[in-house]
Amino acid sequence: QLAPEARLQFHNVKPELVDQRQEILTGLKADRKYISPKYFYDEAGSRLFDRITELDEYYVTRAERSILQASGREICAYLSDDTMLIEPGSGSCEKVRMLLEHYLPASYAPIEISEYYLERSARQLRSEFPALTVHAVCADFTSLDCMPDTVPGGPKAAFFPGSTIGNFEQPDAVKLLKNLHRMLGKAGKLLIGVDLIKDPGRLHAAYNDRLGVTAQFNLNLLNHIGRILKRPFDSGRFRHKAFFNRQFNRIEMHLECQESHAVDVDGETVSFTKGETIHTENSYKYSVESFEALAEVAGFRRRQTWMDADRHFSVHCLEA
Ligand code: AVJ
Repeated sequence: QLAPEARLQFHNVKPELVDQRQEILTGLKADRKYISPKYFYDEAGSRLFDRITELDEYYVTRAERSILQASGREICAYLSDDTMLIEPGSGSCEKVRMLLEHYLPASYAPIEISEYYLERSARQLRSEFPALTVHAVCADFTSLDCMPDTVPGGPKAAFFPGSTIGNFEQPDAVKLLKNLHRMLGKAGKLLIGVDLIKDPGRLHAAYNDRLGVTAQFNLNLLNHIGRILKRPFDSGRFRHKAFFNRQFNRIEMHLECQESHAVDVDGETVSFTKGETIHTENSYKYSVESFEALAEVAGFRRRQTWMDADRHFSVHCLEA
């Protein structure tokens, strides 16, 4: 029997601030400006995202939750209790609770870039599930070596809910899945939530909510990168823009510049022209078949798929 403090361990592989600064600058100096959606999630952004999940228009979280609620037992039958459960981008660790109701993994390893979120939710989870061992990893799960050696080895499964995979361009999505495939090893299971292609009107509304929370979420990215670059950005000079791109089956989010201006970053001038945008997010939507094809490129076989009654969302069990 492990002592309680041994049941919660923190591991830190947080990226260097200089790397982040470099990554952001590269995007801002590009012909078509872009910033990775991972920069949405500072403390304020993580709170705003939690508010998004409760919006009337944002069906994603509710649909996935309804699947996990209705089919949790069946889903967990694919997982075994001698296996570590990894969750890349665990956020508030909200959804894993719905699995933990049905089975107790050997340990749970949330990987989360936001230290604030990770620390808070890991402690909360530990207090709710006293028998659970938690290895909380502060890392960017998109980097290859996000699993530090200090985390014990042994069989692994992964839980990747929320359609986070939709944030990645296909080649990057394949890279990420291949990475997970390698981490899981032969016959390892991946439970993955994927948003489905649907009526464009519904998709549009989900990213253009009436309360403007998604707009705040998008604009908050400027505050976050401003802190990283040590150069405040005036979010008042930008406007939220989100639309469904039918050609690529993706929602695009942008920050549209409202008045031409220039900012100085580390002695370099970044100029913004009126009407120009910073591309902040792609959120790809899949059919069951198109996602299966993607997963197969990464070496996974689809074992089973669950959907909500409205067929808005899918949860797949993939086998490595
Ligand atoms: C967390 C990436 C799944 O794409 O729907 C919500 C993020 N962006 N509203 C999504 C998001 C705008 C979300 N994912």
